[in-house]
Amino acid sequence: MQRLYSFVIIIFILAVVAVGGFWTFRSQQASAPSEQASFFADSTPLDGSTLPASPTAVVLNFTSDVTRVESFTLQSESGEVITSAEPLIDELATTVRLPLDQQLADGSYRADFTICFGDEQCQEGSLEFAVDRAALEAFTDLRGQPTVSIDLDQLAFNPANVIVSPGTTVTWKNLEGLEHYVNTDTHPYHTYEFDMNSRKLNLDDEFSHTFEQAGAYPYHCSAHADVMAGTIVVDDGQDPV
Ligand SMILES: [Cu+2]
Repeated sequence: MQRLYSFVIIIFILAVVAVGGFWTFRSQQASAPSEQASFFADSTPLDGSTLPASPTAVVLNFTSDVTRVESFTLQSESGEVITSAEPLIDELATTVRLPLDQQLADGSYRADFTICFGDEQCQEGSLEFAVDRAALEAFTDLRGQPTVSIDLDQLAFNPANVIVSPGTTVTWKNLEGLEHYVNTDTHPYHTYEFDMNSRKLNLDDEFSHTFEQAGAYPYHCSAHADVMAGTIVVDDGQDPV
């Protein structure tokens, strides 16, 4: 009788160990990462966007510090690789930029990149954008003027979309009692044209930026990013390559 008792207890213990082990194994499997988390946040130009002129750079924003750029290239839809300067990691190490040393012609482009983070975790990615200068027909043409003024009023930039010449100083002035900002894209990273970020602009406050390099500069107000946006296009009069 005592032996049967011991036998039942041993069987019970074995069963508990077996079931416990099985559950531990199951939960370990469930918590094992099925896919590497992506550090990619967004870019300027945005993936899938169309710009009214060439970008001055392709800028990538990540959610972790970049330690190394394994590769970062841009190609046209025909597969031609666009000759560009070396990719750079910004002082703010979550941003990587590929400066463009030429104006992109109208068409579609694809950027491919492999970016490395701490512990040599490298991630591949790509994005596509287009350049279509047909949109410039709807822009306010202010070429040839050394200074240009843009009002911030009624939750809008006015005029919102302008063409200026290289060397033009654009001054934004807030005409209403709402706090506004001038911020380079994207929101909330504000990394594309770093000096195009204002402090908070109260009523009658101004902010200026001088545009030297030809290209498209999409921007927005970070306090009203969903409704307040505009684009400065700097046109140097030269045909794109
Ligand atoms: Cu605003």
